[in-house]
Amino acid sequence: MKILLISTNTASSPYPVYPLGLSMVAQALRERDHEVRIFDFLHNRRSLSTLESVVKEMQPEAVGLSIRNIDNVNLVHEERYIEHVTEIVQQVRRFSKAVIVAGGSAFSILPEEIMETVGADYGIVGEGEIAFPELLEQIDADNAPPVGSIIRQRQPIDCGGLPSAYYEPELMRHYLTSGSVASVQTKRGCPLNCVYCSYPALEGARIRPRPAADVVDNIETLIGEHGANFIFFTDSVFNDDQGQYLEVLREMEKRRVQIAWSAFIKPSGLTPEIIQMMKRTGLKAAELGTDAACDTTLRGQRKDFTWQQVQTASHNLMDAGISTAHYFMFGGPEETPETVQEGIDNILKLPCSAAFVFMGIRILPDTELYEIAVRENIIERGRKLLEPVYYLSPKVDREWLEQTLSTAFEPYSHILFPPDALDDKLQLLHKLGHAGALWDLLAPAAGPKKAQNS
Ligand code: B12
Ligand code: SF4
Repeated sequence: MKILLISTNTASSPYPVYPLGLSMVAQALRERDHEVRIFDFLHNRRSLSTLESVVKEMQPEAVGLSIRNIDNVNLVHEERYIEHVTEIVQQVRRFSKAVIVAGGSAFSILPEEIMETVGADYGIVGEGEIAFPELLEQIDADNAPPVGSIIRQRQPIDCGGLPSAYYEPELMRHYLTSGSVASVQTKRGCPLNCVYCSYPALEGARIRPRPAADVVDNIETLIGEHGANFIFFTDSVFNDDQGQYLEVLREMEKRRVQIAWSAFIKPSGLTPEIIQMMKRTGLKAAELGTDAACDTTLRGQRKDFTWQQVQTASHNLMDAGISTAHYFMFGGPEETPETVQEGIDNILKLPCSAAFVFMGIRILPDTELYEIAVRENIIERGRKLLEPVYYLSPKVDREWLEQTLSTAFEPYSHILFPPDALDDKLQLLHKLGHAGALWDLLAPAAGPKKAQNS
């Protein structure tokens, strides 16, 4: 079949990201001898007329839409991304009779609502490598489910046999020269249960590692064929408790593969020895999903580590010379005016290169936060969630919280509230040829702004 895969993502903060999920689906389709073409909406400057030309020229029989983000999860400066997906669908329909299938992480979180809003023919929740080719076969054989069906990947895929992503050369070149870094997935799944998090619902609770050799093959290809010099491991959490990540690091060491890399890293278990091993393979910047800033709110968010462990990890990373960023969300379960103050004091004492501070937590379905929000009458059960709704602890007032966070962090250039405060500078640095999140460049030294200026 002739299949056009469209990456509908238009977000470019903190940097534009290569459509990795779409590329994995593309490879699965190529391996089944489909003719596949990728159209990246962002790379094509969001041009509906370029899309028109591509659709007219290719005359696809099926169109796959990859829908990555619903919104930017930033209550202070909201951005929404689904409206333009509807425009893309309408434009495809104007010039083609192709069957339109939606998928991707955003779609998988809110399938019914997004399906209704964008008007696709079918939707696939979760991994697309098996379910999408299967649906195409059914369409081809005239025994597809009724139009409007939402299909769920029956069982989590065994990542041992997963095809690698298809890193499309021209698209990779574009991303790597537009401020992005190369992306590699080493495993799927997260067994933890943080209160707000949709990752386990998206990828399942069981860790499913890709063979370390395949992962390092990807890294070698990205370096050798695409000229990548920085990699982000896209796993929900890189340093899993089972230690699968150590296999990847060992394989990198064995093959002497060294490249600057970053990942979402969990504060627990970050001993100086582990950090040294990470550093030997190229760890450059650690992004810590710390999420809450004191023990009460860490417990409220069901994190499986303590503030003491956060401090130890931060010190160990900084001692090893690794740039470190923490992400925090104020206003979650158990937040009170007292925990806000304790959290601010804790953050100010933390050694780190950068801290990104969010206010409120986006409520997503299939999470414990959703249930808490229903219990606390913040939302009614069954409420639509495409229109963003944020959880704010009933014990803190929104205006007070925003004012308190702004006042507390304003003097510090390395603590960003709201978290997108440096976006304009980032765009400029990307234009000048710098790649990645760049928080280590933007906030080089912890401390009050005045002290840095003097
Ligand atoms: C890694 C990551 C990042 C990294 C990306 C680094 C990089 N170089 O790639 C960074 C930190 C930069 C980042 C930033 C952001 N992220 Co992010 N990120 C993730 C994460 C953990 C993994 C994404 C990934 O690459 N997965 C690997 C690929 C292989 O999986 P996949 O894309 O889901 O694809 C599979 C399926 O979805 C499906 N599929 C995909 N496309 C298609 C198409 C069709 C037709 C079909 C049938 C199937 C299909 O099949 C694929 C293979 O199985 C996810 C959470 C998660 N676990 O999914 C959040 C996630 C995607 N991010 C999210 C958000 C919100 C953001 C930001 C907007 C946050 C912000 N305010 O800055 C930005 C946007 C960045 C951008 N430019 O788009 C949300 C999106 C949903 C939402 N709430 O809107 C997620 C789901 C997290 C969450 N639960 O909130 N992110
Ligand atoms: S926040 Fe991170 S550690 Fe917690 S459940 Fe989600 S992916 Fe797992």
